[in-house]
Amino acid sequence: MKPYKRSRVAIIGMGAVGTTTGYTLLLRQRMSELVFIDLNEKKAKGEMLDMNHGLPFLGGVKVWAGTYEDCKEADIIIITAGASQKPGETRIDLLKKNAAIFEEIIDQIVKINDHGIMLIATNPVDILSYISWKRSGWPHSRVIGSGTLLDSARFRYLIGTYKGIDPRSIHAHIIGEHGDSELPVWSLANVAGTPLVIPEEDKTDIFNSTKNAAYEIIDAKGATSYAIGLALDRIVAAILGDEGAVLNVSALLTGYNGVSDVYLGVPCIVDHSGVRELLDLPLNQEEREAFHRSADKLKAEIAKLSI
Ligand code: 6V0
Repeated sequence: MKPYKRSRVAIIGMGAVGTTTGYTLLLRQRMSELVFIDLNEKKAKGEMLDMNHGLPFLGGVKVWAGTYEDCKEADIIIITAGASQKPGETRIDLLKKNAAIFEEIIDQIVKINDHGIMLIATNPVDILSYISWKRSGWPHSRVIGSGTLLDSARFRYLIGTYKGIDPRSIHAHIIGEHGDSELPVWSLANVAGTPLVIPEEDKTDIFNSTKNAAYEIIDAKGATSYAIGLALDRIVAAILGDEGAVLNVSALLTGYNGVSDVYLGVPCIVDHSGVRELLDLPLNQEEREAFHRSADKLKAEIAKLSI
């Protein structure tokens, strides 16, 4: 039996993403304590009760609906609170509303916790991660956005389906903004070190399907939740398990491919300290230019805010 080690994950925002993430973490028994916090206390309580009634089939985890006070002992605080995209809306359209919500949330967290890791999913996730880092005063290694981990999963799934290969064996990255300016790193995509041979036209289709996946799902069912729940679960596992896993999360760039002072999705080594290191991808000229355009777009949005 594994020796007992107490670990606590708090989720702020128990909507579609927070609830699915909580349920995924519970099924996978990632931590010993799981606490749900939402402005809508009734909703958080309802989700908590529903999951608690499954514990006789699972055991092992204490789940409750709480307040910011419960973040005190949290190892990881996942933030999924705020407005979500409506059909046709971009992630950037959410910025003003969610930046104001985040100011409140971050202030509450730093009042009570000085050691945890913030894991941000609310959109626009890269800019909100940057705001959270600035406002919290925490080391940037402990403020992480979900970045392009989900986009990279979609990309790998689509390439895998196209090639008839398990997506777990596809090494391919989407980097940059989790949003419309993200880019595929085709020059480094491979299977077992062998380059992926795909006609240009099909590459374009695969990337467009990756980039537009959220729009398609939101149009069809109102929200995306399962794959982001699994992506956040993956990051939690890397942190609590001190894995040193390479994940395309959103991190502060300081001279990454010539870009600084912005959060973007890039491959990072994630362990108990949060983001331990960024892996500098050897991008080709075209990819580097697209990466810079993505950074410039987000910097221009940040410049409009008073932070
Ligand atoms: P939702 O279902 O509307 O849930 C949002 C929840 O936040 C609701 O339960 C609200 O009551 C709660 N909330 C709002 N303000 C506060 C506050 N101040 N304090 C506490 N709780 C609050 O949205 P959904 O869960 O679908 O999406 C949440 C966010 O995740 C959105 O910004 C999405 O755009 C974003 N996503 C990010 C993804 C990623 O890859 N990073 C993927 C999917 C969605």
